[in-house]
Amino acid sequence: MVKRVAVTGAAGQIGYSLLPRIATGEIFGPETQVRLQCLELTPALESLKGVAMELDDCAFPLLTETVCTDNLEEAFEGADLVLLVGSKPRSAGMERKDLLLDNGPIFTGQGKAIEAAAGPNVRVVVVGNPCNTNCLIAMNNAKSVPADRWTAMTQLDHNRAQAQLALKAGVDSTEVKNIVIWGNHSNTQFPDWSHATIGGKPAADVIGDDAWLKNIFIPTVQERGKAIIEARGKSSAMSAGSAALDHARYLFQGTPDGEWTSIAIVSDGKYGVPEGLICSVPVTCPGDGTYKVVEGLEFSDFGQDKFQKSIDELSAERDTVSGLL
Ligand code: NAX
Repeated sequence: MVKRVAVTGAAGQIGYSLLPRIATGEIFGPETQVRLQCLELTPALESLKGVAMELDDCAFPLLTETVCTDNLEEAFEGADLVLLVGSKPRSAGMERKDLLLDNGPIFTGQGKAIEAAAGPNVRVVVVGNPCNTNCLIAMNNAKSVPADRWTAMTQLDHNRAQAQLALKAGVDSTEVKNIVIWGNHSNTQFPDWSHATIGGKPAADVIGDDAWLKNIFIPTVQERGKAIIEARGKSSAMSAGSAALDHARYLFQGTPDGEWTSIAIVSDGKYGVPEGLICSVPVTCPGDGTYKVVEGLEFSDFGQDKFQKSIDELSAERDTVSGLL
């Protein structure tokens, strides 16, 4: 069976790093053919055509077809997976609140079109920022699509946290397991090391430097996107595309035994997150498109306070966009 993957903002920089990796089977495995359904704004269609030509030139064995369109329903038609990447970037001096209101209408329209056109088992991953609240908007504009189909990406933050601990401990990143990103994909997120292990031992014991964890590790992960922009002159794209693949691969191929990842999902009230918010929590994925929240993790007072700040931000964002829900 051919899996249909819709990607919005496909001519952008994340799209450019994401599309070839979808086409090589990284999400659905090396046996499954894929059809790419790329959505762009009309002025970017010519550039998208160039990307599609390059995809042709790669002669990927699993890629059956690349659709390029500015029509929402054509892009989402029968989709098994929708990656909502495209959105307006934040311009200099723009407040987060203005960005939310600017991008909101994109996600009302995309939510409605997903409801109208996507496949019956569609999974949605929102990458375009502010991704938690954009996901909230799309989900609320597609009420017949079950709420557990909608996710937003904090996998990049998860991967960044894993890498920072590995660098500090001087080990391979695969030695670091079970970080949690709690909250919003913003600089209020709480990258939590307290349940993580490094080489099978508690991460806090291996690092042995509480001040570093609290005062260096947390802001480094929170502000990593800004640091990349300062160094590269452009926002993260390779790492963001890679994280989107990880996120989708975990959904469709599962998380490794004994490990979890972080995904922003709709809250049912667990961990004190108000119902209906799209909040990042630890989840395990069996590999059939579903996920299960890891329950029973405890917080220190320090951690609880950090998480609450991010929950409060998500609640305020929901208030800001209430007219779009
Ligand atoms: P680019 O500006 O390179 O590409 C965005 C593309 O989206 C453009 O080609 C544009 O024409 C298209 N687009 C805009 N509005 C659209 C619409 N309504 N329908 C279809 N296409 C539309 O940005 P890029 O670097 O690819 O980043 C894309 C989004 O990812 C941004 O919102 C960015 O903030 C967000 N990010 C999210 C991350 C996360 O961890 N969740 C990390 C990376 C990234 O910052």
